[in-house]
Amino acid sequence: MKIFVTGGAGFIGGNFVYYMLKTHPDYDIVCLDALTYAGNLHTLSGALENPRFKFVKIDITDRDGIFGLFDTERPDIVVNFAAESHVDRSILSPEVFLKTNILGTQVLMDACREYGVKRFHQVSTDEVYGDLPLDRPDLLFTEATPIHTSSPYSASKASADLLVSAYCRTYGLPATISRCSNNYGPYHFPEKLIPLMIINILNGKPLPVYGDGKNVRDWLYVEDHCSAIDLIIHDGKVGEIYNIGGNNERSNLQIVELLISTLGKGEIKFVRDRAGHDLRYAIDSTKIKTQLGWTPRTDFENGIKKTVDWYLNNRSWWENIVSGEYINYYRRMYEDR
Ligand code: NAD
Ligand code: TDX
Repeated sequence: MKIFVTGGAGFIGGNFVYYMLKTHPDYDIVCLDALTYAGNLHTLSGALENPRFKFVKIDITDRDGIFGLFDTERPDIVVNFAAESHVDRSILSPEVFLKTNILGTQVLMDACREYGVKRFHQVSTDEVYGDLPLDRPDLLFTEATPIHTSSPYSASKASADLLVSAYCRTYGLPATISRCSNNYGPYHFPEKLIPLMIINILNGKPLPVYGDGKNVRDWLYVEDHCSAIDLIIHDGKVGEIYNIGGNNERSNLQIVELLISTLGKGEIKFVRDRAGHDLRYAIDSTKIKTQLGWTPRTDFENGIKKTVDWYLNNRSWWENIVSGEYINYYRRMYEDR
């Protein structure tokens, strides 16, 4: 079995590469990644020596290059993680989100059709459902919740989902979609809430909480997301959408306070809110639990401890990032906030 993992030099894709190499000792994994600002070959250093792993630097919007690679490698399954993934960046510059997240997905699906790939899996997000009110804890997103997006990022992901469903119905593409809540864990790029706060605490910088910090996210340890995708690509039904969530809602303020208490220091600074900021995400994962037998294994306190330890023990991974081009992004995003 040969699996193409696009976006495998990023956070979740990188964790998925390690998960699959460990869980399926007879599979070959080929990672396709353009190495944008978010892609990092250091993330894959533990896989690059493995004879069952291959890395190819390629942009998923490069139609000729992608078709050529499918022609030589002939994958059985394609799992598409490659995306522009940061909401704040999508507010600054939406265009690349539309190009990669929508057109890139289309190129991959066209190649899957041409080369008879047995399964195309689209890694999507709970953000396609928009947000829920803070005062209705009884409401959760199900797979039947209508798409209702807020940011250019979520609009681009929702557009890709619609295109996947259309390819499935019109061309019979054997595709599945998963929509996951917020992940956390090793190799998470420092622009995102949890790693940003850990690194700012370690560097003695203020902790920028948007608005009043009451917005709620549902957090899932990244390895539990990987196990869910592994189940879906093997046992999931073609044409189906599966929600994946941690059942673990926390306000941003609770997250930051937990990190302060875990690391023993840190000073919160309330800053200007994100435009269009979604209030609350909460996922109902009943379908994947009952139909595919998925269960998340890492509880939140343990997951946060493992994550903080990882950032403490892997300083060079994130120091390389925060000392490079990322400095300019950080200044632009936070200096006048
Ligand atoms: P990330 O930003 O850490 O990684 C994205 C990877 O995609 C990077 O390695 C980057 O180089 C690569 N990439 C970007 N554009 C590319 C292109 N045109 N061609 C080839 N490679 C390209 O993102 P992540 O957090 O790991 O998210 C992975 C996927 O999971 C995304 O599709 C995202 O929408 C989805 N998702 C993320 C979360 C989360 O909490 N992070 C939750 C639900 C769903
Ligand atoms: O400095 C910050 N301060 C802050 O208060 C940052 C970076 C974020 N926040 C808030 C905004 C959100 O309410 O924290 C929350 C989480 O923010 P992000 O880490 O940017 O994640 P989010 O916008 O929730 O989106 C994430 O989950 C869904 C991923 O980045 C997406 O790729 C995924 O689809």
